[in-house]
Amino acid sequence: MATVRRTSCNLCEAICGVLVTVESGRVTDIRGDEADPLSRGHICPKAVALRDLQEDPDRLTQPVRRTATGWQELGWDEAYAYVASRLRAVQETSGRNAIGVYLGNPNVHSVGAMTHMPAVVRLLKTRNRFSATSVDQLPHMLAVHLLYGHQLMVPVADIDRTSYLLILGANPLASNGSMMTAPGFGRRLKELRKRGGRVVVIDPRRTETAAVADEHHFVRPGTDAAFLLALIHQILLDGSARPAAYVDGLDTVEEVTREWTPERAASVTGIAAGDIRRIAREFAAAETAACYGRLGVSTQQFGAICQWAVQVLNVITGNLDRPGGSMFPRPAVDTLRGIGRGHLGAWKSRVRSLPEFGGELPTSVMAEEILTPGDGQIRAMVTIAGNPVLSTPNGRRLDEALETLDFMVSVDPYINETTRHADVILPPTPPLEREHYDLAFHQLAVRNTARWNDAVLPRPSESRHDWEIFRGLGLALLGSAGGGLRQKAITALRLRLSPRRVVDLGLRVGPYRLSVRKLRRSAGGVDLGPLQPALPGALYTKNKRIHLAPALILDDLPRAASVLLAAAPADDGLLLIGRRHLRSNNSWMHNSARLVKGKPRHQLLMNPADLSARELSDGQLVEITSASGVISVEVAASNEMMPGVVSLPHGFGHNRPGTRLSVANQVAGASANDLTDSAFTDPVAGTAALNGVPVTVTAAPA
Ligand SMILES: Nc1nc2c(c(=O)[nH]1)N[C@H]1C(S)=C(S)[C@@H](COP(=O)(O)OP(=O)(O)OC[C@H]3O[C@@H](n4cnc5c(=O)[nH]c(N)nc54)[C@H](O)[C@@H]3O)O[C@H]1N2
Ligand SMILES: Nc1nc2c(c(=O)[nH]1)N[C@H]1C(S)=C(S)[C@@H](COP(=O)(O)OP(=O)(O)OC[C@H]3O[C@@H](n4cnc5c(=O)[nH]c(N)nc54)[C@H](O)[C@@H]3O)O[C@H]1N2
Ligand code: SF4
Ligand SMILES: [Mo]
Repeated sequence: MATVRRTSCNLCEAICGVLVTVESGRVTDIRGDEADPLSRGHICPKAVALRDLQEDPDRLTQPVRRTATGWQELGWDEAYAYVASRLRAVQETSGRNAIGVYLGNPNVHSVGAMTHMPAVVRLLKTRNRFSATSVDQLPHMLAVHLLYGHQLMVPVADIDRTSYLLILGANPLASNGSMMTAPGFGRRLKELRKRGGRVVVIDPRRTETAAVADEHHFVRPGTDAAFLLALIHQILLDGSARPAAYVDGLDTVEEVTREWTPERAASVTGIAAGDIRRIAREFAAAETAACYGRLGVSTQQFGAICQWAVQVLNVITGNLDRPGGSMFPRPAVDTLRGIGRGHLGAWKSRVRSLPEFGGELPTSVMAEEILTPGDGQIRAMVTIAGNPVLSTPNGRRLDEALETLDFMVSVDPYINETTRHADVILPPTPPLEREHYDLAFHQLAVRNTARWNDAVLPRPSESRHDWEIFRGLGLALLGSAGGGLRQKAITALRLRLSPRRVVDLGLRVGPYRLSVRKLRRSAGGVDLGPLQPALPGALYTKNKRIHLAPALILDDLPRAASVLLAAAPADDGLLLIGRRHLRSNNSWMHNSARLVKGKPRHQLLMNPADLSARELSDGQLVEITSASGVISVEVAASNEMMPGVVSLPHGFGHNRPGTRLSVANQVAGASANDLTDSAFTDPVAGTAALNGVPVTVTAAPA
C-alpha cells in the first residue's frame, strides 16, 4: 500500500517542503508540497535525488576502519572508543592543538549536527578549528557582526515586497538562493517584475539569473568593491541618503567614499559611469529597494568590503528593516540566542598569523598547519560533513597533507577524495531516515514559517543518526576529558537529549511559544507571516545603534584603492571564477545517476573571442595554469562569459584512487580548487579568494 509522507528537502538553503510516496518501504515518488507556506510547492531536480541517496550502494551504513588490506567494518561502540583513544593519544604527545577539525556544509542542513556536534568539537579543546565558512559566507558574518552586533544577524532581501532588487555575485536560479532562503526564487523574481519592480544583476557571467533580470552588467571579477563604493558615493553626493535615527558614522562613510566617483569605478569595474550613476539614483529613488550580494562578492579579494558596502547601501537608503527592503527574520527557535555574537582575532594561526573569527581559523591555512613542523602542528584531523580536498583552495596540497597525519576520522556517508585518507569513517543516516527542524535557514528566510518533519523511513537497526554518532563520540571523549565533574555531567546530559527535545524546548521559549506537537499537527508547516520591522530593539550592539564605519573595514579601503587602481592584467591573463548548476551539489551527489545525466557540466566556459585569440576551439582539451597548479579540462565557447574571464565549477575531479563513488568517477572534469590559491585571501578575515584567480589557458599537450 502506498502512503504519502511530508518532509523537507535539506540539500540546499531553500528547504523546500516535499511529499514522499512510500510503497512497501521504498520511495516511489517525490514531489513539491503545495501546503508548505514557504516553498508553496517548489522543488528542483535535486529533491528527486533524495531517493538516490536513500538507495545508493556507495553509501556506508556501518563504521569502517582502514587497514593494510582495505576497509573493514567495525561496531559502533568499538569505533567510538577507538577514535576517542586515538585522538586523546595525539593530544597527549603533541598538545591539544594537534587536532584539527573541519566542518563542512551539510552540517547546517542537519538538525542533529546543529544540536549535538558543537559539544563534541568543544570537548576537543583545540584552536585549530576550520569550516566551510571561510570559503563561503564569512564576510557576511563579519559585516553583520560589526554593524548589528551579532555574526548571524543577517538581513535578507524582502523579495516578495520589494520594488528594486540589486543582485551581485549570486545566481539563485542555479543555487536556489543562499544566505537568503527563498524557495522558488525564479517565481518570486517573476512576481516582483509583474508588480512593476526591477531586477538588476552584476556578474562577470550572463547567468541564468541575469537572463531573467531587467538589466545585467558584466563586472571584472574582484572589483565590485569599487562599484559599491561608487553607488554609496553618488547617493551621498546627491543628498538622497535617509538613514534611520539609530545610525551613526555617515560622515565618515561620506569621507572614505569621496574618491570613488562613478568614473573612477568605471575604469576599474568595466561598468559604464553613466550606468553606475543611474543605478545609484534608481536604487535611492525606488519605493523600496534591496541589495543582495552573495558568493561572487564574498569569496574574493575584497569580500569584507563588499559585504559591508552592501549593508551600508541598504542602511543609507532607509531600506534596512523596512518592508520591501532588507529585513530580519524572526524564526520560531531563536538561533541567535544560542550562538555567540562573534569575535575576530582572539588568536591567530600559527604559521601565517591569519585571525580566527567566531572561534575558527581560515581554511586556507589548514594544509600549512598540517605540513609545517613545530609546536602546535596538526597531527590528527576530524572532518565532519566536509570534502575540503575538493572544496578548499589548493586542495591538491591538502590532499597530500592529509596523508601525513597520525590519525584521521571522518563523519561522512561516503569514501571520497577527503575521507579516503581517514583511518575511521562514521557514516550517518541519510536525510529520509531523519527527523528535521531547520535551525539554520528559518533564520535566513524571506517569510517567517516553522515546520517539523518526522522521518519518512525508519532507520535500519545497524545505522546511526548523526546526533547519535556525536553522542557516542562525545561520551567516549568525555571519559578522558579534564574539567570538573559537574561540567562533565552537564555535557553528558546535553548529549543525551534528542534533537527533538532540544528543538521542542527552543520552540517553547521562542517568540511564538510553539512546540513540536503543535507543529506536527499543521500540514506543511505553520505560517507566521511576512517579515516585521524589529530595529533598533533587536540590535545586538551595546548602545542599540548602528555604527556604519568600523575601523576594520576603513583600514582596508586603502588596499582596495591601491590594488584596484593599479591592476592591469597580463596580456594573455584571464581571471577564473566559479559556477553552480541546478543538478549539481558542491562536491557530492555526482554519483546520483538521476542528477548527472544529460550534458556534461564541468567544462571551462570561455568567451569565443578569448578562444580565438589563443587559437583554441570549442570542445578542445585545454590546460589551465595558476600560481598554485595546472589542470586539464575541456573548454566550451560561451557568449555568457565576459571577455577576459573564464568559469569553472568546483567540486569535480573525482577520479582519484581509493574513492568509492561509482558514477562520480565516470564524470570527467578536474578540481577548480587545484587552481585556487591558499595564499590568495581577503586578509581582513582570511576568507579564500576563490573568484578572480589569475590563470592562463593553453592547448593541452597532445
Ligand atoms: N572554487 C570554489 N570552491 C568552493 C566554492 C566555490 O564556489 N568555488 N564554494 C564553497 C562553498 S560555498 C562551500 S559551502 C564549500 C563546501 O565545502 P564542503 O562542505 O567541504 O564540501 P561539500 O561538497 O559540501 O561536501 C559535503 C561532504 O559532506 C558529506 N555529507 C553529505 N551529507 C552528509 C550528512 O548528512 N552528514 C554528514 N556527516 N556528511 C554528509 C558528503 O559526502 C561530502 O563529503 O565549498 C566551497 N568551495
Ligand atoms: N544547484 C546547486 N545549488 C547550490 C549549491 C550547488 O553546488 N549546486 N551550493 C550551495 C552553496 S554551498 C552555496 S554557498 C550557494 C551559493 O549561492 P550563489 O552565491 O547564488 O552561487 P553561485 O552560483 O556560485 O553564484 C555566484 C555568482 O557570482 C559570480 N561571480 C564570480 N566572481 C564574481 C565577482 O567578482 N563579482 C560578481 N559580481 N560576481 C561574481 C559567478 O559568475 C556566479 O554567477 O549555493 C547553494 N546552492
Ligand atoms: S531547491 Fe532543490 S535542492 Fe534546494 S531544497 Fe528545494 S528541492 Fe531541495
Ligand atoms: Mo556554501
